[in-house]
Amino acid sequence: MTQTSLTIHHLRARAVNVPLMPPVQTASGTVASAPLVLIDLETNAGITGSSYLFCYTPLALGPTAQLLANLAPLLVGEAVAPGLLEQKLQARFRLLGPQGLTGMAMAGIDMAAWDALAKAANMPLVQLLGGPARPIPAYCSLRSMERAALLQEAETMAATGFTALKLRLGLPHLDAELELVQAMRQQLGPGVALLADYNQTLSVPEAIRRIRALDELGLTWIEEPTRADDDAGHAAIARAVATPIQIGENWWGPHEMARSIAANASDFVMPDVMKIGGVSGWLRAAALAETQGLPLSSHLFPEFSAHLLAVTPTAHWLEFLDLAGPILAAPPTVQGGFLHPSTEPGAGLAWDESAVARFLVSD
Ligand code: SMN
Ligand code: MG
Repeated sequence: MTQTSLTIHHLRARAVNVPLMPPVQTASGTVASAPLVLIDLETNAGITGSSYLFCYTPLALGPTAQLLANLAPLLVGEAVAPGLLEQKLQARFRLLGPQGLTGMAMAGIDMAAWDALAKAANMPLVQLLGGPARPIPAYCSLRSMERAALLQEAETMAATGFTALKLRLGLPHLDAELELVQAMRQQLGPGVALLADYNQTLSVPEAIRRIRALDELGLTWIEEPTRADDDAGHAAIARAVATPIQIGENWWGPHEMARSIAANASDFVMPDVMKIGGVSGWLRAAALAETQGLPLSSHLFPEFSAHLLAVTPTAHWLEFLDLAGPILAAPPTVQGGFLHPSTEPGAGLAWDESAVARFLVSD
C-alpha cells in the first residue's frame, strides 16, 4: 500500500461527554466532564484514521460535531495528504478565520489523516515522523484546587512515580497560595518538581506581585498568569520575575506562536496539538521553538503528544491529564514518570465502543 493511494471514503464524528473523576478545577472554572468529538476518517483501503477534539464545555460539543459532519462531503474522495487537506480547508475558512471551532475541526482532520498514514505504513506515528520512539518525561496535572484534596492527590500521584506535579493557583489571597505551595513542597520533599497554572486570571501588576513572592519557592514554571493573548503583559511579567513563565496552550496555530515568541512573552512554550493545528501545526511549532532554543512541553492529548514530543528537538515535559482515558481501549499509562509513545501502528487510539456508547450525546 503506497500512501498516495489512500483516499477518504467517509468522515464520522461522534460526540461524547466523558465524566471526569475528579473534575478538573481551575481559577477560570471547573471542567466537570470532557466533551469530546471522536473523529474517524475512513479510507478506501479499509484503514481508519482516528483522533479526538476536546471542546472544553458541553455547550460547544454539538456545534463542533456538526461542523465536522458538514465538512465530510468536502473530504470524500480526497487523498489522505495532510498538506493538501490543509490547503483546501484553510481556503474554505479563509474569510471566517482558522481560530476556534474551525481550527479545531481542521486539526482533528489533520491528526486523523496522519494516524491513517502511519497505519498504512504499519508504523507508530513517531516512526513515520522520523523519530525513534523514546520515553517522554511526564508531569501529572493535578485536578483538585481545594487544599486537603490537592495534597492527597499530590501524595497519590507522587507515589505512582511522577517526579513533577502541576497545581492550579488563583486563590483569593497570595498568603494562601504561598502556604499551599510550601505545604506541597514539605509533603513531597525536594525530589519532586512543582509547576503552577494561573489560567489567565491575574492582572499584570498582580501577577508580578504574586510571582515575585513565589520566586523563592523554586517552581519549575508558572503558566498563563494573565490573559492568554496578552503577549506584552506576559513579557512584562517574564522580565520582572525569576520563575520561568510558560504559555502556549491557547495559541491558535504556529503564526500566533511566532508572534508571541517575537514579543518575548514566555521562557517556555507549550502548544496544544489541537489548537496549534494538529500534527502538521505541531511540527511547525517544534521548528519555531528549536530556532529559539525554547523548551517545548505539551498540553493535554497525551497519546498524540508522546509521539510528537519524541520528534521535538527541544522537548521538555509531557502534560499527563488523561481526559479521553475512559473511552479508550488502551489508555496511556505513565511508568516511573515517563510516557512511552504507543507501539501500535498510528497514534495508538482505539475506541472502547461500549464506553463510547455509554457516553454518546445524540442531538
Ligand atoms: C487546563 C485547563 C482546562 C482544562 C484542561 C487543562 C490547564 C492545563 O490550563 O494547562 O492543564
Ligand atoms: Mg494551563
